[in-house]
Amino acid sequence: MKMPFLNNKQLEKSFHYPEDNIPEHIAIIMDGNGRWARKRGMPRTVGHKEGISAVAKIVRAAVKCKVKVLTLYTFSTENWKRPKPEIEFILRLPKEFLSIYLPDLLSNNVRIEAIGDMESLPAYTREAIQYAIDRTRDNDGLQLNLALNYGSRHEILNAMKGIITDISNAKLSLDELDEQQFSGYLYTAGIKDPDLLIRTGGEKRLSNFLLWQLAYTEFWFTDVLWPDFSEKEFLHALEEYSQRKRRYGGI
Ligand code: V0D
Repeated sequence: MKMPFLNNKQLEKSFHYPEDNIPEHIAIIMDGNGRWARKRGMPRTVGHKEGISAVAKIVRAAVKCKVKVLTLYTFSTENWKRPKPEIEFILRLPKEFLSIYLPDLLSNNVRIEAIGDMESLPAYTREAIQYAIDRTRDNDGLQLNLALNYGSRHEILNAMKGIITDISNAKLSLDELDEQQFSGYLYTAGIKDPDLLIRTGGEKRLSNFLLWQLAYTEFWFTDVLWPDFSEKEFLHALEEYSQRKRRYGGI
């Protein structure tokens, strides 16, 4: 039988869960899966598969720390440039992940949401995600946002088009358009901007992720490859975040 992933008493005892200054919204770029596998002489897909256990661990840790929103960059619009078999493997992971972990997500009151262009994904990916969204709709614990086929410039352009359409239909006034209204046209409408961005795998760039939303976000980078990212590193990031003074451009 599978270990229910949130009831591991051993883990609960061995970690100190911070209670003050918890970021309400954490966004994560889960990089380094391919390199993790290559280092072991294995195909990149093995790294992606290993990556789903790290996702489960971090979701569990976020639930325990009472984080409100966790946004994971699972598949970018740029990922279509990869070899076809790798793309197909990745796009089958939602079904694989959910077949193992959906019961645990449900019992932990997690609500699943997706941001990105879902329409151009294969039916097997879309249906798996939609099923999870529907099943978790009434949960009011952690909101788990999956950025899937997501690209931030595309998102901003898409928002622009929506705004222009609404202005031409007189549903919106150009004079009154402000940052808050603009945000309402993004995929992340209604979700507070991330407080903390974590990127694993050593690179220090945004890779077209949440460009508008990360304007005042604190960044935390680690060389640890995503499959090796654990609750320990996650709590380290939270600890460091809690020491930072945020100014939002002020003094
Ligand atoms: C691949 C490492 C979990 C990064 C993690 C196609 C890239 C493993 C999900 C997932 C992916 C979780 C819940 C859910 C749907 C999907 C996932 C993708 C890739 C996108 F409701 N891991 N994971 N989805 N990878």
